[in-house]
Amino acid sequence: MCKAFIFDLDGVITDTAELHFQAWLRMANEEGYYFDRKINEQLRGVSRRTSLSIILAGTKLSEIQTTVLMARKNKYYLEQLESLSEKDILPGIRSLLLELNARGIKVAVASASKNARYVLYQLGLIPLFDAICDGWSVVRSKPEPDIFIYAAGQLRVNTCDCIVMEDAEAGIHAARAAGMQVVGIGPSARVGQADWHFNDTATFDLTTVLENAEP
Ligand code: B16
Ligand code: MG
Repeated sequence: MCKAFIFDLDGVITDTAELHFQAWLRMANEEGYYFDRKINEQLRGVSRRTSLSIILAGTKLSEIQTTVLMARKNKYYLEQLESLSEKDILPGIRSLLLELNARGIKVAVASASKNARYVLYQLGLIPLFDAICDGWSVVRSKPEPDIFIYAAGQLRVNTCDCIVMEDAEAGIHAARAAGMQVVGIGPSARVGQADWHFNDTATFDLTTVLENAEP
């Protein structure tokens, strides 16, 4: 029985992927690493550290060099987040959150991002969530199930009573490993492993999902 909805952030609530891309591109250009939109697709839903290692493509850096590059990329990303606002909430998401609140279904965010709380603040959505779980909440990030298990604990519901909304392959693996049902948002080549599939948030249909959720 669905007692909680757990939302990924980037790609489900707002499209910060483009802002991550611009920040990584600036850092990569400065450092002479090749980076393009195709490589950027591999960064969807994975941690900052894993993202950097994908961009480095085998180049080994010291821990200090790694930390410096991650910090610089994050500085560029934070500059971009300054202009984020309510207009950047993906279609249908605000009304979906209000509907879930009205039905008494708990809602949480489970994001790999250490900036998730700031992003939600900029979007004006913090009051609509019962729990905010982010890149600071657990050690192992998606595709490990930890962030979703942690979110269920914060909401005080069983993992089998949670439905996750995700846009990334890593997130879908993580949610399934946590024993949750998953709504995939995006092209089927990317989210085809999900229990339900919608091309975008605008076409998501809550009734369809609730009627077919496991009892
Ligand atoms: P940060 P999500 C993820 O957010 C992004 O999709 C991914 O591209 C990013 O590397 C990760 O957050 C970490 O973000 O650098 O802000 O800590 O999709 O899990 O909401
Ligand atoms: Mg995502």
